[in-house]
Amino acid sequence: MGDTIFGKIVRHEIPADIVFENDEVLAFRDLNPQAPVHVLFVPKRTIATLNDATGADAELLGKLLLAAASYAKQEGFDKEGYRTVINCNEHGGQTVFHLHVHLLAGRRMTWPPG
Ligand code: IU
Repeated sequence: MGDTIFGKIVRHEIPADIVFENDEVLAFRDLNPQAPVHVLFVPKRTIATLNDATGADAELLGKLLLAAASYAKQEGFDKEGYRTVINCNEHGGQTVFHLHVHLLAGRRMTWPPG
């Protein structure tokens, strides 16, 4: 599985505005935010896309979502709400091939997404 810029961020080889870190998950602010709050939750172990996730990744994927929900609650976005997104491959709009959960908050989201 190829390394990406997110791998370099996870290893602290390049800087990022990190808001959360534990043994398995790193979260940092998106460089091109699409909402007042736009944070990316990244597993430290690389999974390229959601297509590549297997049963062995189930716990890690759960932890990724729970880290996002916990951060949203900590920052007080839980009551008004927020959006989590995982883009997959070209039609899903994925540009960095290290699976990540987008957390978008601080404004009312529209549906359907573009
Ligand atoms: P996507 O789901 O793969 O499209 O999301 C990639 C995101 O990573 C996108 O929102 C970019 O703005 C963001 N990003 C970043 O925060 N820092 C970077 O160095 C690069 C992309 I490259």
